[in-house]
Amino acid sequence: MSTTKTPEALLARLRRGRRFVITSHTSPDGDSVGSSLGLARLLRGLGKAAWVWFRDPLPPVFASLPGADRVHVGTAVPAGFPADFDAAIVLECPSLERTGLESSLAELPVLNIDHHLGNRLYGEVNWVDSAAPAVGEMVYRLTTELHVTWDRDSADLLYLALASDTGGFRFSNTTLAAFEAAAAMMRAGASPERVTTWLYESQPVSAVRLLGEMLPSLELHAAGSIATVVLTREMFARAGAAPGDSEGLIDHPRSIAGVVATALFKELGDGRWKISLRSRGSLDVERIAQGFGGGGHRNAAGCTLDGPLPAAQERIIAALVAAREADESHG
Ligand SMILES: [Mn+2]
Repeated sequence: MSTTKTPEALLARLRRGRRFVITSHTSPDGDSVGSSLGLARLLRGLGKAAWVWFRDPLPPVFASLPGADRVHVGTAVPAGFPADFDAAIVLECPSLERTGLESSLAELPVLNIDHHLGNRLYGEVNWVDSAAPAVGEMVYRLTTELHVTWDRDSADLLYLALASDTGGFRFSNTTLAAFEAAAAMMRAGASPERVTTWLYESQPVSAVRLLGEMLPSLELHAAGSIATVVLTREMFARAGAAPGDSEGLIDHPRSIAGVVATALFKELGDGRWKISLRSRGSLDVERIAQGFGGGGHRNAAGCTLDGPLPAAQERIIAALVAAREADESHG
């Protein structure tokens, strides 16, 4: 769990390479988007070419980020791929498959930068630091080693990555390193107010309407310690919501007094359900997600299950109750 130093092999690759493709996981979140756009900007500042390529579109709230309009989206390879690129930088992905672009990316040397404990070390160079509060914080340390000059936009993008993964500096990964990186980003011109606007005050109205659809589904279990909510495709349709509009909705049931774990069941169609799990403190939802073929972090994880919904709920709630009991008995 200790903080690892940036590998020399990674620095050498970045110094030597001239053209990079940067990618992250499907359904990109604040850390993956902020880190990718921020790193691309910083590499360009070193005179290199850097393209951000995601399989999925950015969530609507991130549409106005600097560089968001230049992101290459989809499974079709960008122009000149792979011949015109020296390496693929993969951020925040425990496995190459999490990119959704694995068959293409395998054609380039892969530089793997991540903070997930179970990272499979699939890169030619691997830098995995499970103590890092966000990949954005790792990118900050990396660029310090590369003597990059920061501009206001890159500082804002990396601050966004950090603020997003720490839940606005509230979660258990809000470490001294997180605040030290945040201070450095502010010195480089980051504006917490601007980032807050992007993160929390740029919702399309459909996302707020979707919240309204979700709240009546709230149920409490295990003496009020576990909260579950549901988002069906019908609710998305009624709210006029896009897939990315459910981002962050799981934080609402988590705000209830006494709730230590939350599960959001989102209907995928084809009878399957995507389950997002959140927890407090030492209650480990990553292990639950892994038990169902998913993954994540200790306090934020996810998996996919077959329906029908009541059966999927029963399995997840039973696992959460067991995890909570195990957690309590360990004090
Ligand atoms: Mn992250």
